[in-house]
Amino acid sequence: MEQVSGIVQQDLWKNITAEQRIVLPMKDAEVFYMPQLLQQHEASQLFTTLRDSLGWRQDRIRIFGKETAIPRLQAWYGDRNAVYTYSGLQMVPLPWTEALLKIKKQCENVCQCQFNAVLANLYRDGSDSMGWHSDDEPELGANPVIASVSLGQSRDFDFRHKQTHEKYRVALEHGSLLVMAGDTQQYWQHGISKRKAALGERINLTFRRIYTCGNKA
Ligand SMILES: O=C(O)CCC(=O)C(=O)O
Repeated sequence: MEQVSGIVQQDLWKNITAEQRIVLPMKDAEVFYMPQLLQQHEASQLFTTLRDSLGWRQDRIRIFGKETAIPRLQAWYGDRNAVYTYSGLQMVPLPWTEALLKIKKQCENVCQCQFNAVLANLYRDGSDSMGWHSDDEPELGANPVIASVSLGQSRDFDFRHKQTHEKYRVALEHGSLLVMAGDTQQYWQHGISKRKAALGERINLTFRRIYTCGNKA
């Protein structure tokens, strides 16, 4: 099962037991899944707090020269200088909230690294989605560690290998943590596709480290 290997993986795995996490059997990647980062009641409380308090907005991005509204709501929080740009959209961080700082710390304990920003996404129903992409913007540096917390409706998270087109799917459950590290962003894209079924709301938080001129290693 544990086909993935590497130095980063050793550090990532250090703080959690084999029973707490599942290493996804993907080549050219370091991905693990913890179904229960949070107890169900903690996850439900956090979902409500975030849905009711974050500065959700439906941004417009430019794809192939055409401006379009993203099919979900989003919010960007972080340290003051953690500015992030994707698809022509510059995200200036809102200041951390208490709830976000608490869950950030839990992710940092598991991953044994520091994050300085988080992208929050709110999927209102099955017609909200996230297109195929890699988290490979220059601000994220080489081989970024991305900690992804899911709350609310379980949704399928798909990986697609950039060269072989091999696919891998994992259902991201309420209170779970998915960690992507090592070469994952270099070799794989990921996304959440639309569903026709009536689905409930889902919040996803992806904690990241943004490197600016002052803090690039
Ligand atoms: O909602 C998700 O699980 C995916 C989020 C994602 O791909 C991203 O923030 O880059």
